[in-house]
Amino acid sequence: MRLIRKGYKPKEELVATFYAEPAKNKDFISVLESIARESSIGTWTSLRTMTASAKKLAPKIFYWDEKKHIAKIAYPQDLFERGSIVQILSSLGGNIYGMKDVKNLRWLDIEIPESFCKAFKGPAFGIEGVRKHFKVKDRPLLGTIVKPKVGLTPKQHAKVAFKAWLGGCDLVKDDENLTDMRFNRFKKRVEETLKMKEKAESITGEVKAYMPNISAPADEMLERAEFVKELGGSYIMIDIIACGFSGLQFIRNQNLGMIIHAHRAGHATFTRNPKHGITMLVLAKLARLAGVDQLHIGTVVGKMHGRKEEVLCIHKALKEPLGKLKSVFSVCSGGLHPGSVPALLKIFGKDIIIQAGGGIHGHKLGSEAGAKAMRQAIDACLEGIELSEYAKTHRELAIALKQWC
Ligand code: CAP
Ligand code: MG
Repeated sequence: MRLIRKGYKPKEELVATFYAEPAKNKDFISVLESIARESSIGTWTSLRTMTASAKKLAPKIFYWDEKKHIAKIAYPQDLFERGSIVQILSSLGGNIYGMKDVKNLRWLDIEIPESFCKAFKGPAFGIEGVRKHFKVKDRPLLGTIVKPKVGLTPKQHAKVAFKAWLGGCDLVKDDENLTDMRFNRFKKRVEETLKMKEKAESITGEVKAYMPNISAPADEMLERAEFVKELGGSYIMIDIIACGFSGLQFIRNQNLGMIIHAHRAGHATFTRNPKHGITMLVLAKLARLAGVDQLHIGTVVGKMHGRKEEVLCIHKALKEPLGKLKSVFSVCSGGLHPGSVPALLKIFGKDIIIQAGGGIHGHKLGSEAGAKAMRQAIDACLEGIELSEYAKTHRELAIALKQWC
C-alpha cells in the first residue's frame, strides 16, 4: 500500500516532521514509507488481514526533501487515543527508532489540530494564572533550587529556602534528585519549608511559593501531592521524564488545583543528538497538552546545551494559541547567576521564570545576598541600567559580578 501523497493538504490531521536518514543501500522514499507504516497500521510486509477500515487510518507522506532528510507525515486523528500522550509516544516515538532501515531518525515537530487538543486538560493555571498567584505582572519571576542538591536535613533545607525568599526569590524548588530520603524525609521537608515560606511572606509582604518534588511511582505521587495541598502548598514539581507522561497525566487529571512545575531531567538522553531522538520542542508541546504550568526549556547562556533558535522556538510554542489550552511559563535554569540576566532578558524578554541555584547559594555573602543580587540584576535590566553601573550602589550585585563575571 503506497503512503506517498505529494502535495496532499492535511485536514484536521496530526502532522509529524521527521529527520530521517536511510540505512546504507536503502532508498529514502521506501524508508519513509516504512516509518509511516510502522508508526501507524502496518509492518514490514503486506498483510492478508488488512481491511478497508484499517486502511482508512493510513497516514500520508505529503512532503519530503531528500537532500535535507526531512519529511512530513499527516496522521488521521483516529489513529490516536483521545487524551493520551502515552499512545502518541508509543506510535510516533516508538518502534520506528529501532528499525534497521533507518540509520538516524529525529522527530522534529508535531502540529496538533485544535480539535485534537480538546481531549487534553492542558495547564490549569498557565502564565496568567501563575502571575495572578504571585500578584506579579511585569517582571520575570525569580526562583532558586536549594543546594546542595541533596544532603541537607529538612530543617537545613527550610532555612536555605527562607534565606532565598528573604533575599527576593518568589519560588524555591527541590532539586530534581531530592525526593524522600533517609536524611530528608519528604513530609518533614514540606512541613518545615512551608512554615518558613509563611514566615518569609509575613516579613517581605510578597507571595512566596515552594515547589516540592513529588516524583515517585504514581500512587505515591498522589499521596505526596495531597499532603502538600493539605498543608496549604500551592505547587508540586514533577520530573516528567523519569515519571513519564502517564504519571504526569495521572496527577494533572486529579484536578488538584495545584500549579505543576515540570522538570525535564533526562530529556537530553534523546533531545540532544541533532540526528537521532525527539526534540525538546515536541516534548514541550506534549507537556503542554498533558497540563504542566511551568517547564524548563534551557537558557542558551547557562551551563546546559541548547541552541538559541531551538530554545526560542520552544519558548514561542509554549505560548502560541492552541485551541483553548492555556500557555506554559518558560523556566530558564542551569548555570545562571546575576551576570547572566541581561543576556537572558535580551533573548527571551521578561515572560520567563529565571532560576539560579549555584548562582544564589554560591554568593560570597550567602543565599539571602545571592537572591538580592539576582533581583538587583533584574531590576537594573528592567530600568535599562548597565549592571556595572547598578552595582556601584548595590553591594550584593557588585560582589556577584566580581565572583562570576
Ligand atoms: C540548576 C539545576 C537544574 C538545571 C536543569 C541543576 O542548578 O538545579 O536542575 O537547571 O537543567 O541541578 O543543574 P544551577 P535544565 O542553577 O546550580 O545550575 O533547566 O536545562 O533542564
Ligand atoms: Mg537541578
